[in-house]
Amino acid sequence: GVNERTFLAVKPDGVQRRLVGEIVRRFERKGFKLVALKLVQASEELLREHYVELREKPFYSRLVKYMSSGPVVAMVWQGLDVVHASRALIGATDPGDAMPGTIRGDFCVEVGKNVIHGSDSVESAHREIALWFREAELLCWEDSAGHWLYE
Ligand code: YYY
Ligand code: MG
Repeated sequence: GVNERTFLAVKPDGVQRRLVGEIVRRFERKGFKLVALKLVQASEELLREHYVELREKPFYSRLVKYMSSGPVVAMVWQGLDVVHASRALIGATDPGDAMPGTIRGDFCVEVGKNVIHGSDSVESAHREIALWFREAELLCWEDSAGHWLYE
């Protein structure tokens, strides 16, 4: 529904490469509503929990190190089917497979430095939002553009 939320994060390489504005811009102009945003130096402990489903993968330790190597921009966005739509805007996990026009297709080349995270399901989004944000950090605000976006 229109109140669906997703968790997105510009990864350390995206912050270092000054891609924060470009990435935020793509979700804004699509019509999604920003509910929370913060610059975070995430701990390895937080990232091990964030990626807990991948703990058996050979790249898990490298992934946790990379994600804690510098600040990330953690965000919550809201809107119609925002989880699915965000994955489409982000593109395939491996930038080599990501279509031009997607964030990963346009801005990166390697799977280990793919500039952005997006939740893969509504359930993952709930879990990740609760992991990265306190309830008070999620703002409810009257979206004056909503009338022009939704029937
Ligand atoms: O959700 P998404 O980020 O597209 O991919 P996941 O399968 O959840 O993997 C999380 C993260 O792990 C991915 O963004 C890059 C990294 N990774 C990797 O370094 N090497 C792989 N072969 C697969 C994933
Ligand atoms: Mg994932």
